[in-house]
Amino acid sequence: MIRLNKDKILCYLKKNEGRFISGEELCKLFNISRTAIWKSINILRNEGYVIESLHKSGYMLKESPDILSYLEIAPFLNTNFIGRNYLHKNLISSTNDYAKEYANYYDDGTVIVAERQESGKGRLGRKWLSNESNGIWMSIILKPNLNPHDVVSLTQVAAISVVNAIEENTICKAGIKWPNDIIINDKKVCGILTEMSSEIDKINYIIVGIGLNVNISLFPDDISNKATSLMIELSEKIDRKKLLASILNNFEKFYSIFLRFGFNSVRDMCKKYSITIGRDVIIKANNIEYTGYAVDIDNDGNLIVETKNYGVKKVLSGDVSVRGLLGYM
Ligand code: BT5
Repeated sequence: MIRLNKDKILCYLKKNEGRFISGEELCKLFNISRTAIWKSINILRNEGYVIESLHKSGYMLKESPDILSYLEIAPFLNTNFIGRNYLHKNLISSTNDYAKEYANYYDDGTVIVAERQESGKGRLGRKWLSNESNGIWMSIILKPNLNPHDVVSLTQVAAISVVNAIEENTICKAGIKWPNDIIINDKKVCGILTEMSSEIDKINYIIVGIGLNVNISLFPDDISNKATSLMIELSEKIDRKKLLASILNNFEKFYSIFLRFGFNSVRDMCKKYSITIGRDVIIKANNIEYTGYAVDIDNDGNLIVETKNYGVKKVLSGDVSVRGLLGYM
């Protein structure tokens, strides 16, 4: 993973944070010239690292920038395969689109993270606000040996991973609005977009896109009444690096359980965090709209809704929109 001189130097400076490392030591260690070291230090400085240099003493790392590069999150990552192939982009149109374009070339578990997206996507052609470096905008490429039919519930596996990561890193109480929204205090903090390429009985790849509002302080008028961020909820800045690693750690754990034992093995957790069960809901699917009362999530991850006119309905995630009777929730 660590191939570039600048990354090797950065790793070493990080290991020795607070201590000067001489240019000579770096030269010997990595078998490169002083000029190469100096160039690498300049690249790192341009990336936002504060590196002090002192004649005769060498270089000391004083501060790391708030970026989600592999080297920044690796100390917190304890996965085997999720995120071990990791691409970090400064600006991209959409991590999901990028992942789809290159999915065939990348390993199972590859993660693409962008600091900013120009055209972040929601479901059904909707837009996802992510044009600043203040959230976690990422996609995970998966290549499981699953029946395409079982993939819809993967969104919920991602959702419980995000909720667990939020609980591990903050004091916020988050819930899941079935099937793909994470909610705090009745507002959306995270959305998940799962896309798939498959044949009738074989999956080529799945892209799980996660957009989590971390340090956004203000939303545009059109979504300010329904969107929130962790910073807004907590009135303090959150460490995106730890949080991102924690999402990936949780995702590998729950995804592995899901692959071995099926959706049923994570169903209880989905139900525990669900804020949809026990509420009146409006279901919109293929131009049909009906109201009902959400009672359960079944073994396949479908929402079970009791309706007045149509009896008990099984709502498949996918192209549906679930709304509370009294507005967004
Ligand atoms: C979603 O769609 O909630 C899925 C969002 C997935 C975003 C991630 S970011 C990384 C990856 N790459 C991508 O291009 N996408 C994924 P949906 O349920 O359709 O919700 C979209 C609606 O949420 C919009 O129509 C807005 O009303 C609202 N919205 C847009 N941006 C938001 C934000 N940052 N926070 C909260 N709500 C937002």
